[in-house]
Amino acid sequence: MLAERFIDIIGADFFTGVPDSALKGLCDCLYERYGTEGGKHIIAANEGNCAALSAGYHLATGRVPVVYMQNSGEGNIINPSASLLNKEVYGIPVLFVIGWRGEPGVRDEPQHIFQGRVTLELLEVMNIPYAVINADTSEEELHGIMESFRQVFAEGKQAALAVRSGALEYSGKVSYRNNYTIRREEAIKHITAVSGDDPLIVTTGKAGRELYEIRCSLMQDHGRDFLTVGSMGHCSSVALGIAMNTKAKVWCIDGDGAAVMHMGAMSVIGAQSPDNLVHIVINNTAHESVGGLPTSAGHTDLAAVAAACGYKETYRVKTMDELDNVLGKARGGRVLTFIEVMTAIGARKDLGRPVTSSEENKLLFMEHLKKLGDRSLNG
Ligand SMILES: Cc1ncc(C[n+]2csc(CCOP(=O)(O)OP(=O)(O)O)c2C)c(N)n1
Repeated sequence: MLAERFIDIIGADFFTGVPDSALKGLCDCLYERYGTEGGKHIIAANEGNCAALSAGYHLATGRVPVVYMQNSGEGNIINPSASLLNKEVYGIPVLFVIGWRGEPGVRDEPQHIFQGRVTLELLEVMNIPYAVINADTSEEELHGIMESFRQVFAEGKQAALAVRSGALEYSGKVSYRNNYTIRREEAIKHITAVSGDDPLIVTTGKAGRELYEIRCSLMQDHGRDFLTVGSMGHCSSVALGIAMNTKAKVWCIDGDGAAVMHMGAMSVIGAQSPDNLVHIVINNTAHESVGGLPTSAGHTDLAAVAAACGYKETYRVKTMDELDNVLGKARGGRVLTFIEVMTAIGARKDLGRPVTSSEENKLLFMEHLKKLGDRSLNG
């Protein structure tokens, strides 16, 4: 179905969400129609944030808002659904549009498999009626589904549409860009060169895929890196947990979408202030891996946030020379450091995906950390 028709039939006038590649057609169409300013469409920090925003919209208008998300966002939205939207609390009607990654029987990345299997079950446990949207769901069928949800919304409850990958297409073409010039892959090459044998923790998104390929091209083993393939927004906390338990310097490569999703982690890192952690955010101002819609980080000085959270050294760089300079300082120093790297949007067309399983990655990484520990004990 065309995303344009999907939006028309749903008939809402407020949309908030976190982008998803399975919903790319819908995301592109909303972006073209409403942009991200003006109050009709808001790309939020995380899916719980969307639930709260939509509650505010309903309180102010009495109308039914739409929250769109990848199914990995179900976890983030469960608390505000159970304790804010739910009929037994405030009874706020919301339509959830959920991109169904990892659907049983459809090949997908490891982080999507379990989530894909429990996507509908979670809705059932939450008492949220749903319908599945396929590529061949007709407009009449969608009208019928929305008609059946009318009563659900009237009772102050939520309903959901689980959208199969590729079910919604957009006939327009959207291109995303910013004015920064640093290429992310180039920045990651320089970070790997400077970090040497130190453990490197990477976020979900394209950075991990690029790092994996850089290690292959340098014929280096993958044990140095922990590729946090799922749990968007949490890699800096994984890095903190490691840094507090090793003498080695720990380098974390985060994304702007991920950093914004759980920005509270920066306050916790600042409060702990481990002197062996370097937190780098690759800020391309976009959710690039899932289509390229903007994040709010294009309007936020993340280095200033880090300074306010208690990071001791903070930098914001826009050129490779500036990056090399601060990487050198971070290498030589022994102090909690934050580096925001303003980068262009875009990656190589032939960028692959890691072939090491997540379990293998964990074991190799733990072995590597142990070796570093033994070395520092011996040395
Ligand atoms: C909780 C959750 N919501 C949504 C997603 C879908 N998702 C995967 S990557 C991504 C964008 C990440 O953006 P950023 O951290 O800036 O990295 P980039 O994609 O630009 O490399 C999103 C939204 C997810 N994985 N988890």
